[in-house]
Amino acid sequence: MANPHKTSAELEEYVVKDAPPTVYYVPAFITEAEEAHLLQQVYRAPKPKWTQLSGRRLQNWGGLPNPKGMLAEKLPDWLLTYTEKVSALGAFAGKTANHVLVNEYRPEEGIMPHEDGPLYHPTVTTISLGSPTLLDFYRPVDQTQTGVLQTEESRYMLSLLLQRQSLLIVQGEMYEHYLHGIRGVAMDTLTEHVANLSLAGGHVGEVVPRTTRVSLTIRHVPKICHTNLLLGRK
Ligand SMILES: O=C(O)CCC(=O)C(=O)O
Repeated sequence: MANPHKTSAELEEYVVKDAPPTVYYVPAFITEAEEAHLLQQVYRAPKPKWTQLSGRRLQNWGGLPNPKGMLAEKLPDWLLTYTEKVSALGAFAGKTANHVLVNEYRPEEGIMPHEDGPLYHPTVTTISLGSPTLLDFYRPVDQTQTGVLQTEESRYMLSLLLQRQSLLIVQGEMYEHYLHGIRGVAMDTLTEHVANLSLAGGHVGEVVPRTTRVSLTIRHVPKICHTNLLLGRK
């Protein structure tokens, strides 16, 4: 059984040392055949399963999370395989992930900088399919600096290069203190601010075009009991 308090020792070689604690980046976590199978399953989902947002569309699997928790629904087998595989690494402190958000981004699409908040705390994990992207991290607005203009650019801290078939695990300070987002661009230029450059096989100055990317964001959400919900209990 996974150690309830620690990620497994096999993850240690994948720690991104140039980022605040703790980020693990595992290249080639899945094979090309697994990636193709996952993409096939994502696109096999009925049309109403998709929610169109500005800049991306998504599918929600496992139940609808809300601040009181989640009325859990069974995950389909094609996702269960990966929620179990990621959980077996100890990513969720001995718990098993029960929720997957599928995001699809076409080139020039992205997601605004945001925090994932307390519901998914302390871990968010992502399997990337179809296309590489940069995931950017930002310092939060400093509430003590009221007179100072704090732009997204001035709060930018670092990026991670997420290659197809990779697994990303974000926990601790990186989860709690920083915002993350994806710029809506058609290609990414790699700089010295890409903290996992060597682990991800990138080079400074390289231009990485984007095609359609699908991410599986795998998390553990506390469950709420149906009876408690009906009785209005906390
Ligand atoms: O697609 C990704 O890698 C990031 C997704 C994300 O930040 C989210 O769904 O909250």
